[in-house]
Amino acid sequence: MAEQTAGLTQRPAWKLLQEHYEKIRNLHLREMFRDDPGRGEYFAVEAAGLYLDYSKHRVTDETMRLLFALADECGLRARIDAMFAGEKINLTEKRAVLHIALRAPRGESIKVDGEDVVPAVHEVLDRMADFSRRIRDGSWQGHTGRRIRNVINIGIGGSDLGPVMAYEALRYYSDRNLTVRFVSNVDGTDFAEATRDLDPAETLFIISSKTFTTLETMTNARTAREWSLAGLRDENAIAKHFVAVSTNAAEVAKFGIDTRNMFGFWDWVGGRYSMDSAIGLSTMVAIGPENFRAMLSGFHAIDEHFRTAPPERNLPVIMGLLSVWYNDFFGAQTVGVFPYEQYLKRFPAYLQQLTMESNGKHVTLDGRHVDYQTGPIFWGEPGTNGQHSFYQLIHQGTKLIPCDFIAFCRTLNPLGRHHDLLIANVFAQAEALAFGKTLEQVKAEGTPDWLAPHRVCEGNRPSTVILADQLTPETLGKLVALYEHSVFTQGVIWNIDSFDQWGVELGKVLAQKIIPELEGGAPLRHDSSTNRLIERYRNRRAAC
Ligand code: G6Q
Repeated sequence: MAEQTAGLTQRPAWKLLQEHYEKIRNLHLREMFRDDPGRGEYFAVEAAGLYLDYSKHRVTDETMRLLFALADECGLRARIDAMFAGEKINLTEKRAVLHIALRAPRGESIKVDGEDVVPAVHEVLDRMADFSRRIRDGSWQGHTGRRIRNVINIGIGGSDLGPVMAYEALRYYSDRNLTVRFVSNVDGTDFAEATRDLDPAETLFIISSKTFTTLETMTNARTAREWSLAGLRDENAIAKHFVAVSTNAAEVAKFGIDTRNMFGFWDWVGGRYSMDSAIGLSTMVAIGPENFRAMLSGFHAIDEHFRTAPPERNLPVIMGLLSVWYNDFFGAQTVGVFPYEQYLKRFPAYLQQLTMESNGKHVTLDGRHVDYQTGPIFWGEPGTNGQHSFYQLIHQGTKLIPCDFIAFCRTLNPLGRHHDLLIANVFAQAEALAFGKTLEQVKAEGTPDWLAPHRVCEGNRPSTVILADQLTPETLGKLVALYEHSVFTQGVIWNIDSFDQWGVELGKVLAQKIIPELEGGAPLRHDSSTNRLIERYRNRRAAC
């Protein structure tokens, strides 16, 4: 760890990268492909069925060599080993970081404080499987003896985004007789709209909260309780219509859920890394235990790849280092993620939490302010919709936005030409961004001089294409693990704690102070802006 305290910008590889950047910053992808026609094959790696083409990046052999040297100087190898060994690498929370244990096969051994955690993981998975089967085959009945037809997950942040993303991604594999919904926002509209057409006698709530104290989740859970009791009129009904996923048995019991209906996990699972834990219960109910286990095996395949592959063949390492390259040397502020797969429509939202909550940090592990940029802004939409809105800025705007395109060779819904058209578009976008269209080409098409500059696409916009065979539970696991470990790689280079989230605390604390001021009209002691906003809300609320 001592090595980690050396300033990143003082590292020899960093300095060499700076010099190298000055040399290649104006080199165009057109020239790179012209001088090295084979780079499309050379700058591509495949692992566990994921094909990663990074040839349309503004990198040369030398760039990659220096980036790998940087990873080496930052001790990436040792940090990977430390994570897999269950060391407490989440320093500010003094916790191990072991989402990789959630997908370790039965019989493997991963120890935290000397205790093998894998048996407990499988014990919970087995209980989840049993419960999921009972919901799916109708043997778990509601209080009035009716079958459960609706499952609502109540959770927020890491206890929501993974389950929603996975449910949407794997909807094709889900039991279509079940209605699965998600309530996260403390805005009552979320709950009202999720339940308005449902019958409490057929509805099961999964209250997902690691702490079981989160304001939004507990507010929604209490509303769910009232909603159920209003329909079922018997306190005993709660046992049949509420289960909990949490690490906090005491709070679960206090809420009134029988802890026999609680599925646990552990403090070494971070919220945004928890979709493979019991937090994935709604996913398992929707797609069934076998599909859920297939998803875990996909995660595990990439875990093993990340742990064992040399950096030059290591997909998450390559992706992570490319992100550092643009973020810190080209000054790119954002990364666009565009899945050309409708089922992955919530994948960018999921990645926003994974990447931005993990690497949105301004101090190093030893508490010093960084003198370089850390986590970029992630955003995205499924293709091809974005092409008809914001892609304009990526093609011709003044900002450099590295893009990740995700596509599949086979569709789950073959319909005429649709899939070929979809895939033609993703390949065309990557090509257009890289090579653009020169003034000469535009003029040669007969474009009048006055219009020609407007039609020029400069190109040299970098992108990655991730190509897999088909979206399956296993492939989804691989994709998520790919990004998890890419985020880890970046965090190691930036020497930050990718596993805490202190920044979300302040707003929560201030909201707790404002709640009684709104509800009880207490005297206001904020700044003039906040005071006036509170006053206006109080007055207008009364007036409406
Ligand atoms: C994720 C964060 C955060 C967390 C939510 C919900 O890494 O810790 O998004 O998941 O705040 O927390 P609970 O599960 O405790 O309700």
